[in-house]
Amino acid sequence: MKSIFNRIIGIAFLLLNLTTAFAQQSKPEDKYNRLEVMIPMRDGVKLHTVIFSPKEQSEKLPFLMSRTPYGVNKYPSPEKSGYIKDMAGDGYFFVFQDIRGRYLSEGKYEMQRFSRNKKDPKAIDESSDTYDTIDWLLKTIPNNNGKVGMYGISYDGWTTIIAATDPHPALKAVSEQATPSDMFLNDDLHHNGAFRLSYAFEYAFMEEISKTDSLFQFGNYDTYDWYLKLGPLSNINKKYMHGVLPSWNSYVKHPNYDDFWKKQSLPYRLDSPRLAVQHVSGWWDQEDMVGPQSAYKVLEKRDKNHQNFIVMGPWRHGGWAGGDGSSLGNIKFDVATGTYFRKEIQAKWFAWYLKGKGDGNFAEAISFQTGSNQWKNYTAWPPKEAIVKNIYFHSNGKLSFDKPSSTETRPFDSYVSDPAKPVPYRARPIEETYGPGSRWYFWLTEDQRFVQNRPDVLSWETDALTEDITVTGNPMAKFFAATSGSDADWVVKLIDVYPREYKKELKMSGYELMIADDVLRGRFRNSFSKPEPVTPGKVEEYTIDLHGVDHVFKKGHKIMVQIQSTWFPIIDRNPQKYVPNIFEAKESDYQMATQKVFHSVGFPSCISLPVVQ
Ligand code: PG9
Repeated sequence: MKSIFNRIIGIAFLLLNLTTAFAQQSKPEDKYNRLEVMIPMRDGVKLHTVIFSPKEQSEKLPFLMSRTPYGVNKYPSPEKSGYIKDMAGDGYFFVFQDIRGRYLSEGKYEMQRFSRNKKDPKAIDESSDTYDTIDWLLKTIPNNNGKVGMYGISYDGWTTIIAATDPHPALKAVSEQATPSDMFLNDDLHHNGAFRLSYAFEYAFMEEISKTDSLFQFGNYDTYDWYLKLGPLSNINKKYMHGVLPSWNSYVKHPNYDDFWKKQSLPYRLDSPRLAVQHVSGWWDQEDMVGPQSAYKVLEKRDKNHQNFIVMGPWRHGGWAGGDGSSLGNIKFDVATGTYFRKEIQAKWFAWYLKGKGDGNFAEAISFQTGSNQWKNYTAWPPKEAIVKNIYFHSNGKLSFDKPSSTETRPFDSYVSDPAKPVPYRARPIEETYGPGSRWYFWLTEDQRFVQNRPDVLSWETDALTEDITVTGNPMAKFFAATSGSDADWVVKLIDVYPREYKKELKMSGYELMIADDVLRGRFRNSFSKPEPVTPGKVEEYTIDLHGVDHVFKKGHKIMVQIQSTWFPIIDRNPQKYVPNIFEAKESDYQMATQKVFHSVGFPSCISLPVVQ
C-alpha cells in the first residue's frame, strides 16, 4: 500500500504539474515526512513552503502554519523542535513558509508590508499570501480536516495576526506571540518616539541587504564605541549604507508619528476578533513587550464572542519557545514556565480550536506573577480590582507613598546629561544585537547597579518593605522635570531591589532588577505627530506608560526608581537642542544639558502603581 507520504507527493505533482515540488527524505526515525513545495499566489509569485505530515495518521488533521522572513529550511521534524513538539505529539500538518522575497520564496520583500488595496484583485499583502496558501493546502493535501491554525513569534507573530485581519474561512485560531504593534510608540523601532538606533539599524541591515539574514560587519566588538564614533545619524547613509536600506530611508523620512507609522500599526489594522486569537507576551521582552498587550486591548473592545485571550510570562523575546523557562539571566522563577506554556497552554488551546479536544475552558488572561512566582488567572487584563497608589520621589533619594510636604530639603534633583558620554543601556561590551556572544537577550534583567552611581543617573528608593506589595497592571510615571536644553529624553526604570543580604541566594544580594521601564522623547510630550521644542528651564509634566507588570515586591525588598536621559546605543542620542528632524542633526547640534527632576509640594513626581491587596 502506498504510504501517505507518497500519496501527498503524488497529488502535489498531479494537481500542480509542478517541477517545483520535491521531497527531502526524512530520517527513518523522524515521525514526520517532509515535502518542499513552491505555492503559487494570486499574482503568480511562488512561495517556498515546507510541509511536515505525520507518518502515522489515524484521523483527518488540521494544519498549523507559521510564516517567516528568517528561512524555513533549517527547521527540524516537528517532534524534534522544543517549541512545537507537544503539538507534534497530537498530530497536525505543520506548514512553514518563507514570506515573499525572503530566502527561497520569489517576489519582493517589504518589511511589514502595508495592507493591500482590496479593490485590486491582483494586489497582495501578507494576509492575501496567507489566504492563497491556505486555499492551496486545503485543496492539495489529502486527509485534512479543513481547519487551519497559525502561530509564530515576533515577525512570525506579526504575519500571524495580520492573517487574522482578513482571514480565510478555514483559519480558526491564531496565537500571535510577541508581535510588534506600533513601531513608533513601542516595540522594535521606537519607544514613545525615541529611536531604537542599534536595533533599527542592525535589523534593517540584516533583512534588507540580501535575501538571507546577514550581520553588519562593525569591526568593533563593543558597538557602543562604534555608534558613538558614528556621530550624527546622517552618517549611516553618508558613510556606510548610501541609501540602499529601504527601511532606514523610511525612518529618516518619517521622524514623527505620521500616516506611515499609523497605517502600519495594529490598532489601525485590527477591528474585532473574527476567530480565536491568543496573544503571548514576555515581561522582559527586549523587542516587542508591548505589541501583544496592545493587540489584545484593541480586539478586546469588540470581543463579543469571547475569542480573545492573553498569556503573559517571565520571558525574554520568544523565551517561551525553548528551554524550561525556570530562569532568565540571573533571575529564578522556581517553576518551569516555558514547559508549562507549551504543554498546558499552547498545545491545549490549539487542540480545542482545531481538533475539538479538551474542555475549551481557557482563562481570559493567564499571567505568571513574578516575585511570588505563581501562575494566576484573571477575568480581565489589566484586572479591575487593582487600586492606584502613587509612590512619590523625595529629597535625599527617598521614595515613599507619602506626598512631598513643605519639609522637603530640596525641591529637585539634577544631573548633567552629556551626549558625548551617554549612559550605556547594558554593561559594556555591547555586542552586536544578534552577533556572536550577544547578551542582548537578557539585558532587561541585568543588575542596574552598573549605572547607579553615575552622576547622570538619579535614583530614589523606599525603606525595606514591611509587607509584600503586589503591582498588577500598568504603572505610569508622572513626573515634573526641566531641562536647560530645548529637547530631552527621559528614561524611567521601576526596580525591585533585593535585600542587602539575600539568604535564598547570596549572590543576588542587593540586586537591582528592572520590573518596568520606558523612555519618552521630550519633543513628543504633547503629541507624537507634532513635536514641539521644550522651553529651556520650564518645568513640564511628563507621563510615561510603563506597560503591563504582574509583580510582588516582597517584604524586605525595596522599590527603586531611576531616571536618566541617555540609554545608548539602543536609543539614539537626543541632541538636546531642538532640531526639526534628528536624523538630519549636525554634530554641533549635540549639546550638554542640565536636567532637573522635581519632588516638591507643587511638583510632586511619582509612579502610579496599580496595587492589588
Ligand atoms: N523583533 C523582530 C521584528 C519583528 C517585526 C519587525 C521587525 C523586527 C523579530 O524578532 O522578528
